[in-house]
Amino acid sequence: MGATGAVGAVMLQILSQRADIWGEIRLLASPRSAGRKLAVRGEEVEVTALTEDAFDGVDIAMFDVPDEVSAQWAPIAAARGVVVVDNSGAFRMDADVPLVVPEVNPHAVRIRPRGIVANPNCTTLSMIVALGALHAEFGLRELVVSSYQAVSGAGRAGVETLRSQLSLVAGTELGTTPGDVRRAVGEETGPFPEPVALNVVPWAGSLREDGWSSEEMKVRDESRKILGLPTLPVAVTCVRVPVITSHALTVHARFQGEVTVDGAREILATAPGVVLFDDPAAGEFPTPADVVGTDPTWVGRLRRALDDPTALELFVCGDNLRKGAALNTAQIAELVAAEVTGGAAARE
Ligand code: 2RA
Repeated sequence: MGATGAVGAVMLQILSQRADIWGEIRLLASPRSAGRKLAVRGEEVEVTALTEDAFDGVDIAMFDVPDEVSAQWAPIAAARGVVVVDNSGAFRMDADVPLVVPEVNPHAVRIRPRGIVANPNCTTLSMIVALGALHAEFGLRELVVSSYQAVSGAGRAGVETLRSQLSLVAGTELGTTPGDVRRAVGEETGPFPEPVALNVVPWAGSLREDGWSSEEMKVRDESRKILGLPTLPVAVTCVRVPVITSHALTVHARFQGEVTVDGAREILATAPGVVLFDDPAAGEFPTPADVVGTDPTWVGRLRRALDDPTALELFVCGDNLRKGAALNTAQIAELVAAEVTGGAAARE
């Protein structure tokens, strides 16, 4: 559901690339997109409009649609016996809906009284696999995070906005006097409150209490739920940067006791879904431009905090449309499918 969106397009690639455990795949979207043909598993499949009947005979539905669409349609699908894996924010904090990252809390997927499993927000997902591995060994006590979020987090409109703004400023002298980029770009700021080309925008999402953004609240609340740490202190600032795809975050993580870089390196080097790419002397650290299109969470710049032997500093980077959205959704669906295949699906 949501097959024609930015995440939907990546989902079609992922379903075509991963072990094919599925029978029929139906592509659903809004009536506006019905009739289009999209390729999945090497076949052209016609997109059909979302209706109640479209869920007849379906075992698992993967939703990537706005919150209000999920809020309305996920329960309708679940009432028809479908397990819904939902990538919206509608159910993530519902106590009766598990919020699952297969590398961190796979067991949670089985307890789903509403028939819905939630997929975390892409910003949380871009760091949580690495953090989950460190938490399992060291016990997390506090998190301070800043994000550097790609424009595709705001969907196709975000990508189109950055591309069109870049075409207006590329090759010019702009960016040297106050307001010159803003004047060149005009009112076309798309889903962002300020120009994003040649800029950094300290805002993502909508306004919440006391000046916090919805995106910042998601990182805090979702990290707590996934890690099973309901009172974890989390300080987070979310920032949009002129990158098409791959979110990055700087992380200051404080643990129960003293930590060593060698110990952390060992954990991260062997954690499933994590790649440690960290040799600054050789100029090696992950960047969005190199990470885009890949599946793991990449970690670099691993250091022990200068003034706290219980804390680590790290830079994490991951494709926000793959692990940050479609891939994690597909992995959850595979876990659900494995319940009926006795594990074969998840192992493939
Ligand atoms: C963003 N995390 O990057 C959001 C999308 N889910 O805008």
